[in-house]
Amino acid sequence: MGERVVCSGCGAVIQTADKGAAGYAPPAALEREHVICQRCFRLKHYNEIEGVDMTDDDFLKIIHEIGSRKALIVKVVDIFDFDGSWLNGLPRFAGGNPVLLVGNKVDLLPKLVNRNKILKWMRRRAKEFGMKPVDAVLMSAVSGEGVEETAGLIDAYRKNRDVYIVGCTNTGKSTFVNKLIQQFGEEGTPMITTSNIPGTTLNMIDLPLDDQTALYDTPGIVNRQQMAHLLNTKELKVITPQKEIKQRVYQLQAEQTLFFGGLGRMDFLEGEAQSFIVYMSNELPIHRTKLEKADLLYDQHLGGMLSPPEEEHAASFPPMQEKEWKVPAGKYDMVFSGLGWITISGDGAVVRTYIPEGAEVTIRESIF
Ligand SMILES: Nc1nc2c(ncn2[C@@H]2O[C@H](COP(=O)(O)OP(=O)(O)OP(=O)(O)O)[C@@H](O)[C@H]2O)c(=O)[nH]1
Ligand SMILES: [Mg+2]
Repeated sequence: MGERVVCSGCGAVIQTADKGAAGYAPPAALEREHVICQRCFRLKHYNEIEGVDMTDDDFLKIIHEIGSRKALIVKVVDIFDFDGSWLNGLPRFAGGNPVLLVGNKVDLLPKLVNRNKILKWMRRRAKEFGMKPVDAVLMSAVSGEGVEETAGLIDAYRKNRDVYIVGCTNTGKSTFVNKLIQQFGEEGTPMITTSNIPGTTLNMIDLPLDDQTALYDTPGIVNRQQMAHLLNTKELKVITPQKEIKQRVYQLQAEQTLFFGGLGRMDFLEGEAQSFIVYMSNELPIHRTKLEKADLLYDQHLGGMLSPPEEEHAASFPPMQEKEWKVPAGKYDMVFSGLGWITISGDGAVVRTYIPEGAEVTIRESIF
């Protein structure tokens, strides 16, 4: 064979020797025009992930090459999990290259939400994180909203340089590149593998733009704080919103508690009765209870009524970490990383939040 063949789904170099390693394909698969590895095949057809022996550092190494090349960097962030998918190290490995900031998954936000307000908020947050993008744009790689605009910006800012699509795992980089292939690519170009499991793309995948330059899909950088790392595929499916999020409004009195499956909890400790608006996956069950009953409920029903996690996962699930907050007067979001957020717009309130160790709760001025 001699020639290096890469999997058109994940970018891994195809090999036929080691079933447990990245890029394994049975020898017969090599005869096809576009080869995909066994892992991509299974992901695509059964949404089953096979572990590979690649570490977070391996992914970082691949990305680090970019700094030494002249290119436009397209940084994709999941606006539904903005801070959780931000990645602080980007300026370091972008080198001096310009960065276009893309807020993906805008289809999840309620339709009535003003897009300009979200865009402004995204720019401000980028600035707070110390990044100066050449431009910022919102899109949905799934619905197609904003994709053409994004493609136009890429074309304008790349000035005949290569383009690298980078970001945290699961932000929708490959879904976006597939959309570009569908809209602008050559017929017959194979689709890249996408999934709701972090770490789907394993190596750079290049798509030629012209004779000299290419656009590269890249492996996502792993943020171990992401809730996704604590969950199995079935659980992930529940917390990952598939379509526009319906706000769920709870009018609560002090000493009432909300459970978000068994993955998050909020106690309303003190304050006037007020409404709490929850923006989380429509599939995630929410339970309201009295504060005095909440601990017992959790101990007895984690994995049952309070699910995800699934029953067989409940015993080994990391314990909840709690934190108390005095929410300022005004409109604030309590963000449960990976799950969504709760908007509190009252006259101040004291709340206690819970999230499994490893994930995080933060507070921000309401983005809506
Ligand atoms: N609702 C919604 N979901 C999206 C969008 N774009 C991607 N997704 C979903 O997000 C998940 C991750 O998508 P991928 O394209 O595999 O993400 P990635 O950034 O390439 O991930 P890695 O390869 O692991 O770095 C999949 O379940 C996609 O269907 C979007 O615009 N809206
Ligand atoms: Mg990918």
